[in-house]
Amino acid sequence: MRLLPLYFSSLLVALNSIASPTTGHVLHEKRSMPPPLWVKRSKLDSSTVIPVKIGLNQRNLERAEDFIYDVSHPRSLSYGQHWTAKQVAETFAPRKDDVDVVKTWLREAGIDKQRVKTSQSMNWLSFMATTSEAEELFKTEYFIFEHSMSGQPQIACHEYHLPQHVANLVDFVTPTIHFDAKVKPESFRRRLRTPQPLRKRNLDVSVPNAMEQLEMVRPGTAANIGAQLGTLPKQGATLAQSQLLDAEQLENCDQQITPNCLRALYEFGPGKSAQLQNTLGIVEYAPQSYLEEDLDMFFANYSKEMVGKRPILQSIDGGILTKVNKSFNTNGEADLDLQIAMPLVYPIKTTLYQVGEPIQGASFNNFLDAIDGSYCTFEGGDDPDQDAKYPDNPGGYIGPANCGGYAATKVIATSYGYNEQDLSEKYQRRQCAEYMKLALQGITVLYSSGDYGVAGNVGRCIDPATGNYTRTNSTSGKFNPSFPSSCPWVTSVGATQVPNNTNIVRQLATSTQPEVACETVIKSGGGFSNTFEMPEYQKGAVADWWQNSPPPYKADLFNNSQTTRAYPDVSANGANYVVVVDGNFTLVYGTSASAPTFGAMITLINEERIKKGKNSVGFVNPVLYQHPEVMKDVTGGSNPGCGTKGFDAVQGWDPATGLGTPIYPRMLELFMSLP
Ligand SMILES: *[C@@H]1O[C@H](CO)[C@@H](O)[C@H](O)[C@H]1NC(C)=O
Ligand SMILES: *[C@@H]1O[C@H](CO)[C@@H](O)[C@H](O)[C@H]1NC(C)=O
Ligand SMILES: *[C@@H]1O[C@H](CO)[C@@H](O)[C@H](O)[C@H]1NC(C)=O
Ligand SMILES: *[C@@H]1O[C@H](CO)[C@@H](O)[C@H](O)[C@H]1NC(C)=O
Ligand SMILES: *[C@@H]1O[C@H](CO)[C@@H](O)[C@H](O)[C@H]1NC(C)=O
Ligand SMILES: *[C@@H]1O[C@H](CO)[C@@H](O)[C@H](O)[C@H]1NC(C)=O
Ligand SMILES: CC(=O)N[C@H]1CO[C@H](CO)[C@@H](O)[C@@H]1O
Repeated sequence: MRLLPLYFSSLLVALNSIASPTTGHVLHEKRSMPPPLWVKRSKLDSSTVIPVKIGLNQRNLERAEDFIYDVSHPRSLSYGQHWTAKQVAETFAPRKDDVDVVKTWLREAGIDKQRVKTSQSMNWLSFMATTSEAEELFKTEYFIFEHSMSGQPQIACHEYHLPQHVANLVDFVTPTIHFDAKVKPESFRRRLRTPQPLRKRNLDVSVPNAMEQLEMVRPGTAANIGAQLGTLPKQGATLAQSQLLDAEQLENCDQQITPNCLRALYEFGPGKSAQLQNTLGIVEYAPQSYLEEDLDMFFANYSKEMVGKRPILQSIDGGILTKVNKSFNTNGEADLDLQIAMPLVYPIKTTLYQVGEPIQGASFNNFLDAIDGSYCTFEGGDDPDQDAKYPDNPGGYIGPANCGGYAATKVIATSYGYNEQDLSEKYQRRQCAEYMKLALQGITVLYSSGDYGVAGNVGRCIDPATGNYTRTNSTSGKFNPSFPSSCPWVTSVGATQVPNNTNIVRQLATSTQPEVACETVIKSGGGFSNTFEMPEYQKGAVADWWQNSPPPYKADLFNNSQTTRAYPDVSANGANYVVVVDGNFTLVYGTSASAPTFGAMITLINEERIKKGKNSVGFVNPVLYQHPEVMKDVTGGSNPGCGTKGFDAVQGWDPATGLGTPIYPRMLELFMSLP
């Protein structure tokens, strides 16, 4: 395309809007239908202003696995020599010349230079554009889609195009075919049902202040990924004070799981020291919020010295603690995660990343923007006043606030997840690459593996004919793998349980595994990715499983090519946790509990390493798969779903419980023996 002088650019817009130039655009991405549960509503008004983000192709991603092993493989001479954020940014940033080519195209197409912001890592270009401008740029048509459960609106198109000379420099563009399942509350549904197109004010940053927004949230309304997509823990019986069993009696651990039970099961003691900089990171998404009185009531009964203790709050993109409209759906997850994590690592502190405000909700991108210095800016943004600013532009993060503003804790446990099928492949790969970058920086990222066995959130499977989801608690359909658990650069944690009438004291005395795959209330998530290749570190373990315990299912139910990422990696207890939620003791179930439990042990190990002048353990999978002897194999139970029994927990690694549950003293010894 010929380069036009700048002063012609406004004319070009006008010209473009009449006659579509034949600039040799090529198809960049296409969806034959919206992701499951999304329904097309109306054409987007051409004057609506939308935030456009262009994700540029990063360099060196093909070398990721080598980079990872260099710092995380137990036999690597560079084990533990993690990268700085700056190194990460420089290694993966697109070439400057390539960025310029894309910018030049935008300028020629009428998007003034001043309008286009470049992230410091050079990974993203962003600008506001009218829908008609964007439709012209990408040779597409925008529509409003609506989530059939939550009513969340989403601007999207079926396919889009880029000029040939730009296409190979661009990873993807948003908004286009990517549905960022950031779930909105009820109030948005009503607004959208009116025939009016989505107005600019919904996309503007000038939205009401926090308290006004809070007033708009209805009680129990699912405004976050967890609540909406069914990844919240499940509530069991409420317990009166008189029903609480003696927490000193480990014989009771088959009925009620307390911090003492976890310490007994995995053979670790209370924390003894707290090195500066060592904290356990827990992530919560709006509207989840812990209640101070719940923490104190729990501590008073199970961890007395902690009454009055609170997590360090890091508010991301408007994240706030709220006491309004208490319910299990707004307090259950946060109360559970903190009541597990805090006592297990104390006196080490727990850092709470509270993400998003209740109106807009938030997605994993908001979190990654805030903690991953290399995602948006590797220097700067560390101004706590700025970081408190919100809300961000709903279509994607474009402002300076919360951009690389927080140092990531060395361990981050998250109990929320999507189904892979909710997200496009490029979108998953981009986020997964960010977890890889965190791994290079020595951060252990743990995700719960899901609570529905081989099925997806709320028990949905994939209809093989349409690719749509089946009904909740489906008895048919294809297995529905979980993301980010399926990303090879996170550690996926499944759930186990202590069966009724199991005396763990007696079992542990004979080194017997007292636990089986969790099938009470929830089923440990597990299976095989439809997106990601199998990483080298798990090839041996998974091949053994295939050889020794070939599954009875075929390609019509799951990807049985033996070439895709298998999960979970490990597991920990996920049933019968005694938790205080909204002033009542209640039993709680979920891999939601397993992830912070495992994270607590990694944090204790980091503590010992830091004391010896060593670095954090970072990405643990390559070490654990090389040394399965530090885990206690789980060989009972399975993870049913989609009308099948799921996968059995068997000897060795399996897609229900991974390598098994921790044997803390052995894990500690192993990690201490590494440089
Ligand atoms: C998928 O399922 C949802 C909910 O059952 C339904 O509303 C939607 O129309 C379906 N989409 C397709 C393409 O069948
Ligand atoms: C445990 O919590 C209850 C609230 O249900 C409280 O009344 C009681 O005093 C607590 N127990 C201890 C030992 O603090
Ligand atoms: C799915 O099953 C769970 C228990 O297994 C139950 O609590 C839930 O209500 C069921 N959901 C539907 C929609 O049937
Ligand atoms: C285990 O024990 C609890 C409490 O006694 C009971 O509610 C539950 O049904 C039992 N589960 C099984 C599988 O027997
Ligand atoms: C499984 O994944 C591989 C690798 O991504 C792919 O080539 C293959 O088509 C998939 N097979 C099935 C049955 O989905
Ligand atoms: C929950 O606790 C409140 C007091 O905080 C009490 O009134 C209520 O009965 C309890 N609910 C259950 C189900 O025990
Ligand atoms: C902040 C918030 O969600 N407030 C709501 C709590 O529930 C009441 C009763 O339904 C609503 O009126 C509030 O708006």
